[in-house]
Amino acid sequence: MHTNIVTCTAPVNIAVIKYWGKKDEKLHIPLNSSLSASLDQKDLKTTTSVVAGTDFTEDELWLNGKKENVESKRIQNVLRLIREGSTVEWKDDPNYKLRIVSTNNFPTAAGLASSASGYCCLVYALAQLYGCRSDLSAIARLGSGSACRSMYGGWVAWEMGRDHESSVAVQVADEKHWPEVQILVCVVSDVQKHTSSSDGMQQSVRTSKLLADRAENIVPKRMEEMKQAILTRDFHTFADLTMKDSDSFHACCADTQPPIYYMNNVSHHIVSLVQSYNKKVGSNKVAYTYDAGPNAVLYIADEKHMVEMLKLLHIYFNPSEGVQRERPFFDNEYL
Ligand code: 2P0
Repeated sequence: MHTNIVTCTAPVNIAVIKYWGKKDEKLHIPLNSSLSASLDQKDLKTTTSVVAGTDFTEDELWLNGKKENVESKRIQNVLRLIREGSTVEWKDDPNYKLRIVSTNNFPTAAGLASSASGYCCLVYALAQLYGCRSDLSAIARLGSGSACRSMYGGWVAWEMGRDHESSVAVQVADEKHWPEVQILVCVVSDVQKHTSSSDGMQQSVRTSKLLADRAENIVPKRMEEMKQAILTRDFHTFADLTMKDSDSFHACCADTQPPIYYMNNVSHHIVSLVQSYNKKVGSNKVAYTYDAGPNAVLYIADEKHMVEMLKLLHIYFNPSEGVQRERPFFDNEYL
């Protein structure tokens, strides 16, 4: 028997300029560029081991202990490109079969998209196994669009590009650039989302004029402003742009036919809490952002404001008290 084994980890990323809509469904070329931060791998990550050996009878893929379909189009596209860029002599030898085993260290209940860290990790591990020297973010993009951004740590832009080679992730600033910033994931609901991102964005591209306007007239300028805010560590502007972009993405979902609503009442209450808090402290110290689900991700300026936010969230959204308090957030003793 001849075996080769590689194990890698990859981070979850949370976009502050959202990707929503494809210009090219086959190549996963997006309608607009996007930008995210990769989370610390101490907290949330995917770990993937890949083994190629002559002792297996068929390729197998295991996700969180469950056998999955290795023949899926996305997996096969990734494998084809890895083999094309491979330098090992056994790359096309049919006697070599693959075993892929992948786990997330965060519960599915967290409602976080695992496709980004999952496909990123798969591509990186396979590339080490096969000695592939291609741009790995472009290959991860074919697994899942947002996966290309997990290929780097810190602040990462996915430049939309025109074709397979130019639609890649680029690091804007590394993980040491802005260490004060904290990220808080607030699990509002662990129920699986009703409309998948891939289906939702297809519906939006077909029916929402607002989405076309966003991609063409709003995001290009916002991308540049966001990069500047990050590079100059201007949290107030960063937070302003982050919240506007989350609102704009969800407005496009609401403008889709039939409308898609990912946020729920609790999500909207958290928006109000963040706005009240920023008003009270006199500048933006917290930014909310929501993906294709009701869970809030809060970007927070520093530890002091993180502690204050945690206290407020504990008062208003304490699960042991059942529903959140109905009192308006403005004008009360806590703020
Ligand atoms: C993002 N989302 O930028 C946005 C915000 C969801 C809302 O990237 O079809 O799972 O695999 O390319 O990458 C979700 O989209 O979709 C996503 P595919 P993906 O993070």
